[in-house]
Amino acid sequence: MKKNNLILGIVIVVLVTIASIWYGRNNGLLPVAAGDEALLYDDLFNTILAIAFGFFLIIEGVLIYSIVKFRRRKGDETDGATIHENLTLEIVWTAIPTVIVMWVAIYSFDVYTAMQGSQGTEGMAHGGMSHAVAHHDRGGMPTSKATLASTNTDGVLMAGTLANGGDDVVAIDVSAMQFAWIFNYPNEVATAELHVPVGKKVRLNMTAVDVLHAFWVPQLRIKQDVIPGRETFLEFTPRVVGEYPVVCAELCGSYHGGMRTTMVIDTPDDYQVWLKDQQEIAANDPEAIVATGNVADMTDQEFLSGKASQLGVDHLHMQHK
Ligand SMILES: [Cu+2]
Repeated sequence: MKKNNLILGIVIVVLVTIASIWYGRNNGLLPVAAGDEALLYDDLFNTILAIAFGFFLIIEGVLIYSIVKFRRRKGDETDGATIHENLTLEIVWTAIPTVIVMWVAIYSFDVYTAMQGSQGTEGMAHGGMSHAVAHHDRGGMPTSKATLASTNTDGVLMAGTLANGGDDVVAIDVSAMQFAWIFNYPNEVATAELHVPVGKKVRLNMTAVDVLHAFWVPQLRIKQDVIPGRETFLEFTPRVVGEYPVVCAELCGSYHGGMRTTMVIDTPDDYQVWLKDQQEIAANDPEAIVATGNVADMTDQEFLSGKASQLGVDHLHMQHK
């Protein structure tokens, strides 16, 4: 009998382990990992999920087993056995989670550091900000015009005014504003859509024109605050060609939810072609912000009309302040 229990125990442990590892690898909960750094994050996430899934199976298994096995039988009015303290058990159920939590903390911090950690916010509000020249006279939507007008002299940054991370790095200056992203490439190219080449390290030097915003691409597993009067940066290496959403992840005003654009990871050839096209457009019209149309130039009506049908709204009643 004892021997059978031991064998049963071993079988259960083996099955739970296999199930946990399988679920950790096949949970499908994360979107595609579009950057090299995303893989580190995914390993961490999947490992923690595997451990959690193992505990889930064990705890729910014991729970269901106990409900069935120790249920009150008909006519049984006796009390349960009085069990007072089990030191061994308490040490075990304290020690195991402690070890796991410590290990997860160290592993997480390792991944956090490898993915840039807190470095990205260590940029200083240096001279680059003050000699950044606003060459685009961009109005915002009516509600934000006042804010933008007062900040426009420090507004859209010219490419190259912020730090770049070396020759092998594609450095792009990013301006965030209510409610759009402007990406500044060399040669006066400013776009509303982000294009990056696959396989090359990208550095986004970011600042905000008006209020706090946050640059987030779920497929890169990275997010960084974009702060007025101060530079922050993000570095990543695109690995899967495709189109991904750029989301503002900091509540920044009435249309925060609409502050989205697209990041396109191009093949190196496509990227060069795209960049050349943009440079031609910029040469012909220095004011052009192309690629997806300029959100900042739209009125409330124009901006929201595209969203209205998705929301099931027929008429938009706007308050103009
Ligand atoms: Cu925003």
